[in-house]
Amino acid sequence: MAEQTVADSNDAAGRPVGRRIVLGMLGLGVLGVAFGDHLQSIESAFLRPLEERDPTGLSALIPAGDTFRFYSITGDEPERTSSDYQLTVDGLVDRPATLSLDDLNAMPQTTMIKDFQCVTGWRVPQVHWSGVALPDLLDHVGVQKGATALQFTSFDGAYTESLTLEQARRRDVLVATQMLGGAVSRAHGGPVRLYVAPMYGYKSCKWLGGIKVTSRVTPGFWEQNGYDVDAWVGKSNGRGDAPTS
Ligand SMILES: Nc1nc2c(c(=O)[nH]1)N[C@H]1C(S)=C(S)[C@@H](COP(=O)(O)O)O[C@H]1N2
Ligand SMILES: [Mo]
Repeated sequence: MAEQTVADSNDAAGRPVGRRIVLGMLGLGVLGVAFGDHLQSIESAFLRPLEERDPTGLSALIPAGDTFRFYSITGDEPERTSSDYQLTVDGLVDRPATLSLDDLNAMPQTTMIKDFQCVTGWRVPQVHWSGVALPDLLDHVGVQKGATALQFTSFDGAYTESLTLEQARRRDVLVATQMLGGAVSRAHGGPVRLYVAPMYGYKSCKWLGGIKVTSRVTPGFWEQNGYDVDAWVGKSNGRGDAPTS
C-alpha cells in the first residue's frame, strides 16, 4: 500500500511527494512492517532514475556490501571544476565568506579514517577522508549569538541538509575535499562534499555549495520525506545498527 504511494509520486518533485510518503509510512506502522524496509523504498523512489542508468541493473539488486552506491536525487551529477568551485558561508556569522577550493586547501586540514553508512543498510568500512573540520570553518567566519543550526545546500539545486550548531562543532564533521585517497570525485559529490562521520550518509551533502548559520533547524530533503532529523548511526531511524567506527 505504502509502496504504491511512493511509486505514484516517483516522477514528481518536492514537498507534495513528501507528505504523501509520510502518510504512507503511518499506514505501514499500523501494519507493523519493518521501518528499515520502508526507508529503502523511500530512497528508491527518488533514486530510481540513477539506478536505471546502471546498464547491468546489478546495483539495485545487491542489498548491501562494502562498496559505495552513487546517489543523486536529481538523477545527475552537477559539475564544478576545481577552479570554478565556490562555497558560500553566510547567515549568522561575523565574516560571511565565499571560499574557493584553494581557500579551503589553505586552511588547517583534518584527516580521518571512518566508515560510511547509508540508512538503507550498506556500509563502507574505513574510508579515508580529509578536508576542513567544520568547527575550524565556523571559527574562520565567526558564529554570532543566537545561532543554533546550520543549513547546507547543494549546487545540484535540490538537495539540502541540516545540523544543530552543537553537532556541527564536532571534530568528526568535515567539509571534505579528499575521499578514498584522492580528490572527491564528481560522482561522490566533488569537488567538495560534507562528511558527517557519526551520522547516516544522508547528512553528508554532496556537491556542497552553501552553508548558512541560522537560528533554528531547517529539516533537509530526506527529513521532509520521513527520515529523522538527528541521524546518529545506531540510534536514529529505528534501525539498530552498530555504531560506525
Ligand atoms: N546532493 C546530494 N547529496 C547526497 C545525496 C543526494 O542524493 N544528493 N544522497 C545522500 C545519501 S542518502 C547518501 S547514503 C550519500 C551517498 O553518497 P555517495 O553517492 O557518495 O555514495 O549521499 C548523501 N548526499
Ligand atoms: Mo542514504
